[in-house]
Amino acid sequence: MLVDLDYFFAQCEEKRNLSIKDKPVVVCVYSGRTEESGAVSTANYIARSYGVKSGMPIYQAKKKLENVETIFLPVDYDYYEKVSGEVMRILRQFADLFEQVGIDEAFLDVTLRTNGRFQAAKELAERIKNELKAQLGLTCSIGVGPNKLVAKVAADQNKPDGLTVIEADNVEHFFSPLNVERLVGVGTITREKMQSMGIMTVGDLARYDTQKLMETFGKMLGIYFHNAAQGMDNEPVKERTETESLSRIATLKKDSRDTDFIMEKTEQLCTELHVAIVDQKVSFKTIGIIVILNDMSSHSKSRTLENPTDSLQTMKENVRDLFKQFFDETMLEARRVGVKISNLSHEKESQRQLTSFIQRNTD
Ligand code: DCP
Ligand code: CA
Ligand code: CA
Repeated sequence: MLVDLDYFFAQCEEKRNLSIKDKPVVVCVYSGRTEESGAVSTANYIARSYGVKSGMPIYQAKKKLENVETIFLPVDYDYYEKVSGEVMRILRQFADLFEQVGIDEAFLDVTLRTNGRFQAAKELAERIKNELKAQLGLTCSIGVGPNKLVAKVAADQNKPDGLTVIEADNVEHFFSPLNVERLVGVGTITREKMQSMGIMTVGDLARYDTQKLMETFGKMLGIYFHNAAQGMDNEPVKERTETESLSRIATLKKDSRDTDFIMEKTEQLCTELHVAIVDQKVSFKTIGIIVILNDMSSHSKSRTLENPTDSLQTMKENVRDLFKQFFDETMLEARRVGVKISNLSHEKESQRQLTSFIQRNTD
């Protein structure tokens, strides 16, 4: 399934200020040249009903909302990132495999936990919607399908607060009347090109001569369009850590080279990191320290373990060792200290389940 949050930036703004919810809300990227120059990032559905869209110049949005009391706000990416983190943390609990694809959307492979049953997937999607609503007060639209492409197109079908389930047998029926631009990878230019070839709908594209598609769009894209138009897609949901490494850094109360004093602060950092990795179900193989000395020079030191682990104890022990080694080599004192873990890997749980699933189903 694909879960996509509705009018995300604007919904985040409504979340922290409920009183604007019943008014048009337009989130803007001000370019700063003049007071009104810049573009609309997104708008809530009330503003959209006046014709406001993402990417539109701000002055144009103002014109459309001329006599309407409207809330115009500047983008606050830090805040949206924070809300996004909370959303993803909830979503990943519902997935066998989880892949965030943008600030406000993620693919969830739920094949195992639903035994491949669409009815169970639909119920799961309803639970996810309820959970996001209850915990964060946010609405989303979910598409469920036999693959990522169909799930994505389905999610766009009923917005906002939608849930669209397309079973394998229904893909052709669902896809063929849609406009071609609904397909992932068909933008304005491609759509115009296709229209000039008489291809208006996904069905038109599905019936179009593959050879000619390849001649027009190149081999790779031609084949992609041909397959996509039939709702065919074999891309797996790719579990990945958003970050290659995780680190925490803090300033000491006073400059120091005393390992015990430094460890007091650093143990807290280790605990924070540990919460993060347990939450994301990742293990680390490399552990390191970061030291900024009182001459402001910055240093790091790390070691790689035999096997990946998520043990807090291992983290602390290695960090202490590394600090000891580090201060053997310098006479200076530390001002800021940090801990960094890298070589992250996801726990084998989901992979093991997946392997046994594939084996079961190919016997
Ligand atoms: N965004 C942007 N400029 C764009 C498109 C999007 O700044 N041209 C930002 C603001 C959106 C966020 O990315 O809130 C997510 O983009 P979506 O395409 O998912 O759009 P929305 O979530 O805003 O609306 P929808 O309800 O259609 O998903
Ligand atoms: Ca969205
Ligand atoms: Ca999105």
